[in-house]
Amino acid sequence: MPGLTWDVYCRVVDNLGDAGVCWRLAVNLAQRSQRVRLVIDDPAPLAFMAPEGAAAVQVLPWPGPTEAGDVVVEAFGCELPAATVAGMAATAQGALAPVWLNLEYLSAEAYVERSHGLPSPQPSGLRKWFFYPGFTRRTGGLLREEGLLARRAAFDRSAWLHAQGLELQPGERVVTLFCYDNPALPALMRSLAEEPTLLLLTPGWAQALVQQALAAGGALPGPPPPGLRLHRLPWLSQDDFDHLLWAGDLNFVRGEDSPVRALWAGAPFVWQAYPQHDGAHAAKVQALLQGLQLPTDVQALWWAWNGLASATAPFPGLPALGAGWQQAQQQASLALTAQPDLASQLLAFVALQRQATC
Ligand code: TRH
Repeated sequence: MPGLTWDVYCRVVDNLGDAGVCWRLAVNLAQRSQRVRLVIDDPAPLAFMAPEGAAAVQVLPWPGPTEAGDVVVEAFGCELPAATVAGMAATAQGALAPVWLNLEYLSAEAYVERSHGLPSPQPSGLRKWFFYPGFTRRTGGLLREEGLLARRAAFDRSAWLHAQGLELQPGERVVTLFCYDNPALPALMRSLAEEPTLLLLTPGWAQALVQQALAAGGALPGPPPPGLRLHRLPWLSQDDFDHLLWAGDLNFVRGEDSPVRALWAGAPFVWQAYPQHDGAHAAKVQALLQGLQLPTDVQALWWAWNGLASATAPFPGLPALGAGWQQAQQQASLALTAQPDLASQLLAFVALQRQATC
């Protein structure tokens, strides 16, 4: 499709996923010859995620441009500024109205297929479309840049680790940790320490929890258990965050964007869902586990890591990373790479809507 102007609206509610997903979407669209204006109320996380920005992506403060582009993406139901909606409605009187999409949260649950692509008539007379990312062909798919898998195939792990000031010791495996608050962390550290492990800790919860566990009075007071080598990372750019996951033999990820990156990394991973007080995250974990068809011992680990196993059950041991887990993970990732990615699907959807209103 010839280059259109896309306005992506993003409000940062908490954590990094809102900015992270919107930035990736912007980059994905720009890679496909689109012009993107990312309107974001808190651009601070972009300073480390994308320190160099990206060609064809303009970052604008909220409430954004006075005149809407050809496509307006409201990320995660963030509610567009009233003036933007009024402007879009006025345009619709005379010319082609902008295509208005609400990009929803990612989930593997069944409602996603039912809701993807549904229209929602608005009081302004405009129509908004629900666009659901997802893991099956009847959803909007997952963000995946062109050329990503080729870049991953050419990745040199030793060189990347060396650039971080790290050399792997003989027989050592690499485990990466990006998580929320998690009472199972000390048990996981004990499990990891059973084999030589370099544990790479992202800033935030992962580093804080490990520090807490090792502090006097913590669950593992004293030095890290033998076998476990700890390394605290700085905030990485999104590209370098990919490299981190490509370097991992096992990746612990959380939220929305990092599990997708872990899928493209192709190595075994464990997902911590964004914890919800009403326990709604259990259905999300269940749905993704079902979609990925991981072995039962891996499923037990996912449940325990999400605090969803029986309170009296001991933390399950770490399943072997080779054989079953690796194979199941690679099969799932491969099947997903065969599906059209989210940006391609957005382009096709928008082209169809524009044709229909011509
Ligand atoms: O930060 P998150 O927990 O974001 C969450 C989820 O999106 C969740 O669904 C949503 O409800 C909540 O926010 C509001 O995890 P996520 O989605 O993996 O986003 C992390 C982003 O941060 C991702 O784009 C990768 C990026 N990142 C870096 O760029 N550098 C880093 O060093 C790290 C640790 C992360």
